[in-house]
Amino acid sequence: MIKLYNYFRSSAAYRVRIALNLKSLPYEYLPVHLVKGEQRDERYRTINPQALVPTLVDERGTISQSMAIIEYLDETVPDPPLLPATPEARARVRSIAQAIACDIHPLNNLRVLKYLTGTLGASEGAKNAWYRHWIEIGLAALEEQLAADHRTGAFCHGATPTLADICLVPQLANARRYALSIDAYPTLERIESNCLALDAFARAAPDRQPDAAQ
Ligand SMILES: N[C@@H](CCC(=O)N[C@@H](CS)C(=O)NCC(=O)O)C(=O)O
Repeated sequence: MIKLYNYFRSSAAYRVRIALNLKSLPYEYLPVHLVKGEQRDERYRTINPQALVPTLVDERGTISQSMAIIEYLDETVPDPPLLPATPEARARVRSIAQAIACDIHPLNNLRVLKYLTGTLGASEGAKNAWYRHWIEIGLAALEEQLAADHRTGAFCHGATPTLADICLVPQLANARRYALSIDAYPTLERIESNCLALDAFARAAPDRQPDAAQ
């Protein structure tokens, strides 16, 4: 049985939950309460020295980093594929996914926000402005990229969900959590609603996780 160290509000863990559901892989949900700081406990740091979730553990070993985990799942359980068949299409999907996972999400991570308000003394207002700024410029660029490309379909790439959608949906959930309007991104919103109509995405949502009430 796969074990996934998880937190309901973690968008990186949310990506992995979606991938596991798309692959119909059952897993054990091991909550790590990020706001209480459990990711920094010695016990968890022996599993993931980066003190971040998610971490996946299976019979082959322990893997950190959501993108590495998802590509691992895709290679070990190829059906349904989360990356398209041709190199150019795979590059497109990875470029959308990485625009989120590398350029938007890390700037808004809990430890970054805590550093802003703690070590650098930024106000709550300044922290929220920072959060919104990086999401807004990232999503605006993605909207432009996706709206202009004929390869965009019901999903970010064509008619089936890929790694790009797996990254997009949690990022939009984060945006909403900080009361950001996503009306300015109609293509992203349309793709999100197609994703959320699928059970694999819907079941992975933060409010449906076992630690959501804690
Ligand atoms: N690049 C990593 C990012 C992981 C990450 O930043 N996880 C966040 C939750 S979304 C976390 O554990 N934050 C804890 C903290 O900031 O202390 C991945 O994709 O797995």
